[in-house]
Formats: sequence, C-alpha cells, structure tokens
Amino acid sequence: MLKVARLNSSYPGGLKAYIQNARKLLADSKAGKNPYDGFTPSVPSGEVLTFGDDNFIKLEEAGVREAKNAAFVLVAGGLGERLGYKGIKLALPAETTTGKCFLQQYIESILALQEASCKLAGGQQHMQIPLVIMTSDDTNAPTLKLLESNSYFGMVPSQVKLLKQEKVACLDDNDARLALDPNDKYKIQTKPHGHGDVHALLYSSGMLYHWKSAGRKWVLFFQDTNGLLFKAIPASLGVSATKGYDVNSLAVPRKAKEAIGGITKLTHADGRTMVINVEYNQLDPLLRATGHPDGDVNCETGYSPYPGNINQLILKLDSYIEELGKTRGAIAEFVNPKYKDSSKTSFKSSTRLECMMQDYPKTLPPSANVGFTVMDTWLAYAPVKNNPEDAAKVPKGNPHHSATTGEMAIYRANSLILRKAGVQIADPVNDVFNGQEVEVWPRITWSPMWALIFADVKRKVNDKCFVSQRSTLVINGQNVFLDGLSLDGTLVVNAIDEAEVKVVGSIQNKGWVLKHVDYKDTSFPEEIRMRGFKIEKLEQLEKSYTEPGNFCLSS
Ligand code: UGB
Repeated sequence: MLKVARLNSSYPGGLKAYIQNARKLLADSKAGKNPYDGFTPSVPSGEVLTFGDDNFIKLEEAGVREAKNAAFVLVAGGLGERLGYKGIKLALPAETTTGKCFLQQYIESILALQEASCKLAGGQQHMQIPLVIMTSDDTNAPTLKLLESNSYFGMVPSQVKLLKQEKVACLDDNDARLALDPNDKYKIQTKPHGHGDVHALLYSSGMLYHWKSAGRKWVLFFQDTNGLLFKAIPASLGVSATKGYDVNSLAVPRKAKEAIGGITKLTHADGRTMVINVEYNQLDPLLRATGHPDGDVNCETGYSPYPGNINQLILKLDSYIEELGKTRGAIAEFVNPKYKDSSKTSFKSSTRLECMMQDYPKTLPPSANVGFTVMDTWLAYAPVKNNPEDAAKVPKGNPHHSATTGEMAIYRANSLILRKAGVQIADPVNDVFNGQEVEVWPRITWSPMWALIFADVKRKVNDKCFVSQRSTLVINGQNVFLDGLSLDGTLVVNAIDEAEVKVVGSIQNKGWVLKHVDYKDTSFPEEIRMRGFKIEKLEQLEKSYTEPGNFCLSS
C-alpha cells in the first residue's frame, strides 16, 4: 500500500497519468511511429571554443564571476551497469596518483569556484554554492556514507542536499497493466525511470524557489564520472552569461555514429524548431529518412557535424522555474519494450517509461534561447562508463570511456594545459592497459585551489620549467609557483594558503612507476584492476608547508 502511494505521489500527475502516458507511448511503439516524424534535422549553431585563446580566457573569467550565482546538480542515481563496479561510481578514484574520488574532486572544484568568485566580487560576501545530488535507492545510502565519513570533503553539510529519485511501475502489456514482482505477487515491480527525474525532483522539493529567493541565476547539471568536467565549466558558464542562454549544453566533437547523442536542430513541417540531443541510434536513421542517404557521416573536419552531447547542462534559473511551473518537471518520456514477436502484442519481459534530463528543451517555447558550447574532448570529457572487456572492444579511434582512459585523460589534459602555459612537457609514450592503447603523459595533478582556470596556471608557472615523461607532479596548495623547475622523478608539494612556495632547480629521483595489472587478477582491488595498472611508489620528494611564510623548494 505504502509503495503504491509512493509510486502515485512521485510521478507528476500520479499513477493515472503514468498509465495514460504509457498507453499512448506503447501504442506509438506498436505502430512503429518515429518520435521525430515530421522533423527535419540540420546542424545547429553554437559556440565553438578554443582552449587558451583570448576569447576562452575572457569567458573563463566571466564564468568565475558568475559562479557565485550558480547551483550545481549532480545526477548520481545510476547503477552504472555498463561499468559493473560493485560500489557507487562517485566513490571511484578519478585518478590513482592522489586517489581522490570523483565526489571529492567535484566538491573541491565547487569550493574553489566559490572562493574565486567571492574574491572577484570584492571578497565581502561569502556565498555558499549549493550542491544537490540526485540519488536512488541503489545509491542513496552509500553516497551519504561517503560524504559523512569524509566530512563532506570540506563543504558545510547544509550546503549539500540529497534528493532521492523513485523508481516507476513496470508494465506487462500494451494496455499498460502494472507488472507484479515475480518474487512477491502482492508487490508492483519497479525499475529506474532515468536521469530525467531530476527536473521533477528539483521542482517538487521547492529547491528552485529557494534558490531564486537567494538570488541564484544558473543551475548546472552534471554526471557522476567525468574527471575533466570542471576544466570546461568556467568558460561554459561564461558563454551562458554573455549569450543569455536559457539552455546551454556542453558538447564535444563527435565521430559519426559514436555512441553519444548528437546535438541537432529539428525543424517541423509546421514550423516548430528546437535544438535538442538526438540519441545516436536515432540520429542516423533520422538523417537517412530526410534526404541524407549516407546518414551520420564525418565531414571535412573528420567529425560528424552534429556535436556530441556530454550531458552537462547549464539552465537559466528564471526561465527554468517558469517552464517547470507549467510542466511540474515532467519530461518527454519514451518506452523501449522488447517484443516477443513481430505481432508486437506481448513483451519478453516487463517494460517501463524512461526519461532523460537533456530532453528538457523539448517542451520549451520557440522563443527560448537554446544554445550549446563545444570544447575539445581532451579538455572536457572523459567519463568512466565501460568495463575493461567492453572497453577493449571499442573500434579503434573511438573513445573507450573506461577507468583506464578516464585517468589517463586527466594527466593528458594537465600536461597539455601546462604546455600551453609555456612549460616544456616531454612527449607521451604509448602503452596498452586492459587491451586499450593509451598515451601515457607525465602524471600531473593539482588541487582546484591551485588552478581553476587557465589564467591561474599562467600566473604560477614559467617557460623555464621542464617535466619528463616518467615524472609525477602533485600540487596541493594555492600559492605554489613553479619557477624554473626541472623534474625527472616525483615531486609532491603540500602547502597551506598562507605559505608561498617557489619551486626551483632540478629534482631527480626514482619516482613512481606504472605496473601493469590484469583486470582478471583478483589479488588486486577492483578499483585498481579496472584501470589495468597500479602505481608503484619507488622514491619521491614530498614537502609540506604548514606554517605561513615564504619558502623556496629545491632538491
Ligand atoms: N542516472 C541517474 O541519476 N538516474 C538514472 O535513473 C539513470 C542515470 P549513464 P546514459 O555521457 O556519453 C547519457 O548511464 O544515460 C545518472 C546521455 O543520455 O552514465 O546511457 C547516472 O548516475 C547520452 O546522451 O549514461 O547516457 C549518470 O551520472 C550521453 O551524453 C548519468 O545519469 C551519455 O550520457 C548518466 O547515466 C554520455
């Protein structure tokens, strides 16, 4: 009874609306109706950014300025079935040099943005940037435990709010009869409804009105395992602010047919237009059906003209509230029944309605200002979604999206950023871990407090610095300056904010080396096996500065 009441109250319009929607979508599916019938796809226009140029630097500063008016929403209710990890993905190390997990990395980045933004505003006000985490029955308790056992990674506990999404009822047939739990015929069987639930939850929790009354302007949505995301956030928020976008989707260049959705402009025969993510398995058939016989193909750039949706969205709070006032957060749904045969009269197993957060613009009026921001993949996107076996099968040239590539992408991005700032960084070497060929760059990591945007990096290094390929460099501290450092080995610098540390001269030691580990070797923890390597710490120079003052670090 309780469960029925919950199923009823957690769906906009209740179970009655759910069943009505299901009947319609199931009838459409049986009739083979294409949801994009009547729409013609075309390439939308948006902002294409180049890391490090004047425009990028200007946008990053605008983004940091705006960040004090933002709220972050992390969707983390997914089980990560494709990854097959036994724990929650937020607890996975983003990289194993420091071992910081995704949630820690995200929270530290938000705190750094908060500090930088308040400083730019004159340092008077100290606004806390709120973080909402959408969880599910599968992820809620371990997410809370992760936060509590780590003192919320430095956030004030009241700054973080967990909103749990409910599952939806499963359906047995085309009439949307509710399916009973095979193990308990007095229970309705339920399954996840998808990340689109986040909009209804934010609406029904009253969170949006609370944010509005606190003067917030932007809501930033992001996913659970993208270790590069915060390198893309400041500039993208800068784009939203300068363009006044109601919706800004972050995107990366995408190979034709790559398994991520494509941002597409859809124009209906009746004149309606929208800029929306079209999932990759629908984009190719849609193009073929509308006069592009080859479907989704790469253009002269070597990429599909339809940029890849990385599901990081920036919404303008004013228009978001207005829209949700009309829809109560209900999002366009879809159904994907597995039929027993071509008569499409019965299912192999029960089905349910699903929804995706990026479908939010589908109900917006044509006057809405919907755009997107494309950034280089190396800077913005390296999720951890696939288990080693599946990742190894990804066709050459397409991203593996594994724990291996997620970690390597962080080192590559940091190396390329330092290079762009003038540091000489040795070329990477190629290696194969868990059957995936990757570039191994020096293992460089820094805390977000050291550098949040490119201008921070440029202020803290100079072109007299050098880092060899086999090196590891870890910087923890706001005021650490690399001034002519030549590193061939491992250097770890920890410093409190009040300690100003100048790192100079040549530092050489045996360093930390990567040892191959096979993912099937159960003598290693799962977090290590899944990336195919382990860091062996042979020798390092580690210095910690815990007192205020000016210091010089040399070998
Ligand atoms: N998630 C929830 O919070 N609740 C749910 O019920 C389900 C998921 P997946 P997906 O990045 O390349 C998306 O499973 O849905 C969270 C886009 O739709 O990792 O297959 C979950 O915890 C696609 O267009 O991805 O694909 C995670 O944080 C493309 O952009 C997030 O939702 C693709 O991501 C995404 O869930 C991509």
